[in-house]
Amino acid sequence: METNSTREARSAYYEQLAARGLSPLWESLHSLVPKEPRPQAVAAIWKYARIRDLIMQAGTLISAEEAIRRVLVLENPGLGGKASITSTLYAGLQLILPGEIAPSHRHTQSALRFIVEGRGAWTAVNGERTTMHPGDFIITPSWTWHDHGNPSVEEGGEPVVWLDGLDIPLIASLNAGFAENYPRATQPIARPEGDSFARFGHNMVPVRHRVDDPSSPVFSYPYDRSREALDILHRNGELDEWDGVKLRYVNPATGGWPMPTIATFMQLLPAGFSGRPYRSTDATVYCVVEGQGSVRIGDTSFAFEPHDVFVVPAWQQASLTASTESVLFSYSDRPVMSALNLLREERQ
Ligand code: GTQ
Repeated sequence: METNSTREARSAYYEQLAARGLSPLWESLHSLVPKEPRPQAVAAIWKYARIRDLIMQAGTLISAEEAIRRVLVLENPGLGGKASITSTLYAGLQLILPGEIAPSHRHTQSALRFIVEGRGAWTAVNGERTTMHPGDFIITPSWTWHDHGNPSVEEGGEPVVWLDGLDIPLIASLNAGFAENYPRATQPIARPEGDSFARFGHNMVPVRHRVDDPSSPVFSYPYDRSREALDILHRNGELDEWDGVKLRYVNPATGGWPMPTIATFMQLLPAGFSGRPYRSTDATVYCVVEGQGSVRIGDTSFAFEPHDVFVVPAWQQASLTASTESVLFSYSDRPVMSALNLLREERQ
């Protein structure tokens, strides 16, 4: 039992410990070795209708050139000041206006873009450009040069907003961040648009292709293809009681994830769907593409509609319902959890 005198004696002792770079394990054992995950991240939603004006306002206050990346970071309220949406993942909404270029650079962080609104802007990765449409999922794997641009108004350009998903907090915790700028704003174009999709996007790969890179050689996954797959499966009667109709994106050369640290998914919830609760050790960020519904995360419920972004922290129970047919894109740190044999799931 801790009496006043033992408390004082211990506290004096702890001060001596601290002065010599030591600390008593018994004071922190429970939080160091918790019974189950207790993430600092909390369930949260960013309603697009409440933030869209601020995203557009950024376009009047700073150019893409000056900002390098004109992005509003979605900061988890439980992780204030850490530019993180979960303890391993980052999310931001990036705006690129007609005629702008976000200059070329590369970094060890893996990045995904999920197109929220607007069409016609492009991202260049490894010498090839891809044009963005709402719902497209585009990757810029670790250490690949990437620049983004948008045609001028005269050429039909319009403001484009996309969700950036990166493994920034994970790479920071591993102290593995390297970055450099390309000497020019845009990288040279080496192949016509669609080249990598022709090589790798049709259940075929070049005859002598050898896998020397864990990231996908396809860097753009168009929405119409993913949407059609979900639609066909739904019409065929596929329906999981927890997920609705859910597919994961794949690296076609390996069958693995598109990038080694970030998993991505797309799912369809039919109108009237009421999903059963699940939890998992991979914390997941969702972006609503179509439909209205709600998500229950622990004791909290959020109504969602298109363009909203919400986050389900690790090991928190979540269930999805849809009042109208809904399509959700999501990304998580599942590849990391799997690789380290830390993936646990509970479907109730
Ligand atoms: O587009 O390269 O939201 O490097 C954060 C860091 C986007 C990007 C972000 C980045 C980028």
